[in-house]
Amino acid sequence: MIKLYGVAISNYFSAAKAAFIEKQIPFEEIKVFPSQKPEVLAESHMGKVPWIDVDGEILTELNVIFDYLEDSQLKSPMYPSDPFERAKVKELIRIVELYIDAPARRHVGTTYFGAPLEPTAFKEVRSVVENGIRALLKVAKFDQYIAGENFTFADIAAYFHINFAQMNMVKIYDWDMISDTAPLADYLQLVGQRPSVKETNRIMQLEFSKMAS
Ligand SMILES: N[C@@H](CCC(=O)N[C@@H](CS)C(=O)NCC(=O)O)C(=O)O
Repeated sequence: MIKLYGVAISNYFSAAKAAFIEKQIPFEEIKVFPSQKPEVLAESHMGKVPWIDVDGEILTELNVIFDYLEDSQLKSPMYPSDPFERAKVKELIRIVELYIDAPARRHVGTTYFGAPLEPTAFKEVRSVVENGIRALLKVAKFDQYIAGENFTFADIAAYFHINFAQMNMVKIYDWDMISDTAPLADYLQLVGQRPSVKETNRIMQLEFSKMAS
């Protein structure tokens, strides 16, 4: 059985987990924190989570894991079959990863682990995230789901990455970017009802509350 490594408080790990559930691919979850320790680097090339172990072979990077799950299980497709529509789904995933999650992530030391606020990051991050949101709105269809009528991997990535960015924006800038950006609130509410996402998010929130107490 495929082993999925990481921690529930990670939006990347939780997105991978929801993808396994959605594709109905059995997996064993193994709790490990990202780190630069040799034992982690021996498996996860960059020391990040998630990674998967398929019969002793390692795969890292969420979007690579999405592709692997899709190609190894044709049931319950999570990408459109049309090449252009499929590329649009991947474009949306890149936008939420590179231009919303990545800049917001510069504050994670402060928001998750109580590190002092970094003044350069404070000055730079919000406008980069605003630009990412602008790009997302330009590409997204919100025709029920982000890439159209069908639920895709882009919905999973958008749900976990936008909520992660939101948590950072609220804590650092007191900016409720989701409420400020129609139709994000309604869209995320809809995706959050999807059983794979709902269950994964429930565990994630449970882990957050344990961390806070
Ligand atoms: N590009 C990676 C990003 C994964 C990532 O940033 N994971 C975070 C947890 S949400 C992590 O491991 N952070 C620790 C680090 O960056 O060293 C992917 O697509 O899987």
